[in-house]
Amino acid sequence: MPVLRGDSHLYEVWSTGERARSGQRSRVRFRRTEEMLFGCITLAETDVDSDGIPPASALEAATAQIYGEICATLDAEGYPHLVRVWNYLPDINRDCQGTERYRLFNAARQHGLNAFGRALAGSVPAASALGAVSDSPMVVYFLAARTAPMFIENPRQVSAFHYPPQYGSHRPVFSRAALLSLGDRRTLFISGTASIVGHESLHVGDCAAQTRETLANIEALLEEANRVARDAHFDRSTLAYKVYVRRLADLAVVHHELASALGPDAQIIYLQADICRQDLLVEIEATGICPLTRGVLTPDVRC
Ligand code: 3EB
Repeated sequence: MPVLRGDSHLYEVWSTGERARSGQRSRVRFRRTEEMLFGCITLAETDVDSDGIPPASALEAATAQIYGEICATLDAEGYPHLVRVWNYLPDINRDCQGTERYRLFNAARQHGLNAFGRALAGSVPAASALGAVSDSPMVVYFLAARTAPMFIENPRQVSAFHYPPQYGSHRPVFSRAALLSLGDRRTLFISGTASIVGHESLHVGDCAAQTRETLANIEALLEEANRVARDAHFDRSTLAYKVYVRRLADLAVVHHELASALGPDAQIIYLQADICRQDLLVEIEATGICPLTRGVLTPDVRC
């Protein structure tokens, strides 16, 4: 997806002091340490084994295959706990025979996880789901662990896995945040967060107000994480952010709101992407490092 602001050749590097090894199983490429596994899988809808499946379901077939291969890899390698998932699918808002593609994705994600005995509510990974450029393959990145993380919900929002049926026949399977404790390290993964209160999109058409509401949601999640973690203290000034903006024309407004809330030195990547509800103009995800400890797994942005 297009990088907005700064250098367009951007790499996100996740580093750790632990020894890491590379591997591959089916389409999943990964690198793992003793405790964690970071993986990536790419699959074009045109490449999916869709014998006898009508074209309307190519996205569902691809999604189910991707989630199946991820779960099979994690089971085989012994990292059963999905902590954080990034889903990128082309034309996320496009209609496909009367249903939005994001909703087809939700149905197939449920089926894929269910087939491998994973929970569909409660202990489910933090996630983001964004549009990718038309005709690009589906790409899913994920982080898994041997140890179960704690999953955190936002008191201001209905859990996505409990959304009412107006958002689709199958609910989105993700938690609002995941908190991973390894030794004396605490890492907080905040899911893609938008201007949703309860289950409704707020400030339709007003990107500045959507940005402020999103920041209020992130603040509520930080408060909840600090309450649950007890021994860690996360703060908005120590998060690394990734911001997805639907319309290029809104970039200046989003940047202005974030600069005034987070200061000029905040670590923020801006990307252009469609967001999974038509009325949402901005979505923000973040990763928190506990400032009291050293050697924390943290993303580092390099140009
Ligand atoms: C929302 O809160 C906005 O389907 O995995 C955010 C993060 C959203 C993850 C997903 C969707 C997902 O419902 C959309």
